[in-house]
Amino acid sequence: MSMEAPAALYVKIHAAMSSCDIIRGMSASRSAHSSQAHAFQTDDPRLSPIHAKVMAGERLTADDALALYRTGDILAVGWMANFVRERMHGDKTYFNVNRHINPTNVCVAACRLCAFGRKKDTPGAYTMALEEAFETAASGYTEAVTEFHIVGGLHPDLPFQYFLDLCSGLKQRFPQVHLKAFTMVEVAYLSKRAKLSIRETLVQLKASGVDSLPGGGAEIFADRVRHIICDHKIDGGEWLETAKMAHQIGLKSNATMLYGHVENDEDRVDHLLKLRALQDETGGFQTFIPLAFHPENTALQHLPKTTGMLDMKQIAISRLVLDNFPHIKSYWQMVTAKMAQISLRFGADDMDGTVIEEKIYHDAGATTPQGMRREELERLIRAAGREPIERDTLYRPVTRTETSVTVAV
Ligand code: V47
Repeated sequence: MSMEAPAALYVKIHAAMSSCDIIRGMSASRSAHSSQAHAFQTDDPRLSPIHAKVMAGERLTADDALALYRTGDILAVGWMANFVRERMHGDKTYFNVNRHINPTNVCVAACRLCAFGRKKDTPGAYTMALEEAFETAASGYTEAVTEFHIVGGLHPDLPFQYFLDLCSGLKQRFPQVHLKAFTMVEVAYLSKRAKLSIRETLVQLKASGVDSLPGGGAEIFADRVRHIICDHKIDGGEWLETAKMAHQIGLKSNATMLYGHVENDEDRVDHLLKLRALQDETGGFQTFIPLAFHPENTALQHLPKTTGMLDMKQIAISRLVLDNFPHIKSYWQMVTAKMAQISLRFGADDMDGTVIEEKIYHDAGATTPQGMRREELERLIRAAGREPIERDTLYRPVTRTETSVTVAV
């Protein structure tokens, strides 16, 4: 696990938070590259050569990434990540109006990391009939949703046709809504059940209405860790191969990393570098989302929760190492809205969305609300001195009037 901050650094964090308070009062139209206004400082000599590379736009190595995990100088790491974030996006901070749909929690995998999945016919297990899924999609906030985020368990009996009908039915009823559906793990499982190649499975899903894929199921690619936290899932190589295939047939995807359980710094670096290498090849990833492990109600509930220090460091290191990923998302459901706000100064440029009815984290003890209104997300972003931009799933700006929603193409 990473080194945690000594007391002196706690004071530094407080200093950083009060500088956020000062920034809060500043105009949202501050010029880009505003970190240049504050000199880079560090008491860790390992960070100076990394700082030089960051300023020169050079790629960081595995050793650099390890040094970033091992330093206690989180403010220096945050400064560099913020510099890169502002070089790429200025103050722009993206969010969307989305709704989660989890058609079933029945899952054959029984991952130790998960509190959501249930075995078939056990208490709490559910599977939505198609009509029920369509009703769920329609319910919630009245404001127009631009994305359905659809993920679920690996159901042993649901036929592939159910998923095709789910997507085509949603498209028919909500033609303007982007379907970000099925993790690489679900795609691989469906391909096995349907006895189709991964490519053919993806082609059929795309034809039924899937527009892109979410980033889940990546966890940590290292076998040693995967055997402990998600033994029955596809391995890291298969996850990457499935993502590659999706990108090759023209589907964009996201990528995640689950951290804060039994992995070490080397495992995290290995995960990030594998994603960076695939992105060099395909350019198909849009956003990287580090996911903090929530142990409650899982088979790993003896593990402690992640700390704020690790959450911020993980966001910052992701921004610095994944130089070819356009976006780094701070998922407010996972780190809380308050920490997500601070992360907008530690490398993140995206806060995910309104979500509406999050289940996976809440089954694992998350105490955040299960959804948030658009106005509240905008308020949080502005209060961090950033400029909120409502986007669609492909990062095109969305304009709203009282009566219409327009996506710039
Ligand atoms: O794959 C499961 C993780 C993921 C737990 O692509 C857990 O835009 C913490 O992938 N504690 C699903 N994490 C969520 C996900 C996601 C979320 C938001 C946006 C996007 C996107 C993707 O949640 C799973 C797994 O890695 N997870 N259980 C748990 N106890």
